[in-house]
Amino acid sequence: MKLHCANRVLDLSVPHVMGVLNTTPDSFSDGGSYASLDSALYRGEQMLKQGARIIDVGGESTRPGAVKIELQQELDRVIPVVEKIHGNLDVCISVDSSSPEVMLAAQKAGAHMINDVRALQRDGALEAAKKVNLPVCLMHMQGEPDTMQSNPSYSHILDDVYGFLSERILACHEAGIENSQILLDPGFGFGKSVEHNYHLLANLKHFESLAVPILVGLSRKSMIGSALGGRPVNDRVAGSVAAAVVAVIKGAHIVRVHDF
Ligand code: 9MG
Repeated sequence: MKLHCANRVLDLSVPHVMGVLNTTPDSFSDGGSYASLDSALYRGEQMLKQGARIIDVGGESTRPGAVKIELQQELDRVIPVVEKIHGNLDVCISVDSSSPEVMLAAQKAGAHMINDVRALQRDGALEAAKKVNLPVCLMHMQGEPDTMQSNPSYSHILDDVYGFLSERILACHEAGIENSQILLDPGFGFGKSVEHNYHLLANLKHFESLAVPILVGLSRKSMIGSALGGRPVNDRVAGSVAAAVVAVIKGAHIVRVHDF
């Protein structure tokens, strides 16, 4: 399976690592330390040298409890970083955004892929994704980041997530976005209990029948902390690596990670 990302091709017959580059001051894992362009570039370069094939640039924190930000703030954080990386590094750039305006500006700035935790549900997002003509990752989330962990509940987690992702694939098809440009993500930690998350991980192969590549983000998440007796976020590297390996064994094509 090959993923065509603008002028790049990712061969998905082998797994790939997507490195996280947050530009948010309240980011749960990077704490805004890559806020300046030079340090963002430096971090991107480090991740590239350490094996990342994709760098995911995000300006909105989606950690549990995070509040929404203004569009202009997101554009100001993300677009200069995309331009800087595009001009300096030989790497595939993903933009972590749900805003159509950010998707359009990011494509002009050199982005190769869209990563939308809201699965193109915002007004104008489907049209923007069609227009930029880049692969898009559709992620499942129950609720919104500010409240999603308050009481996540499902009648059947696997069926519910599968049903949602199938519907979003259909919405993409209706908007003219083909399977060859779609990736799916069950959204670990996004409106899910620890039990929900591990049930999804154990059954990741269930999503193979949707016939598009699978991307997962498990790195540093609370489900890892729980399995490690409540370790803090910066002390979850081994658990994150173990979870990423399990995900790949169970069919994930791309793993989104913080640590190399
Ligand atoms: C932006 N972001 C944070 N966590 C994520 C995850 O698990 N998957 C994807 N696709 N994006 C994520």
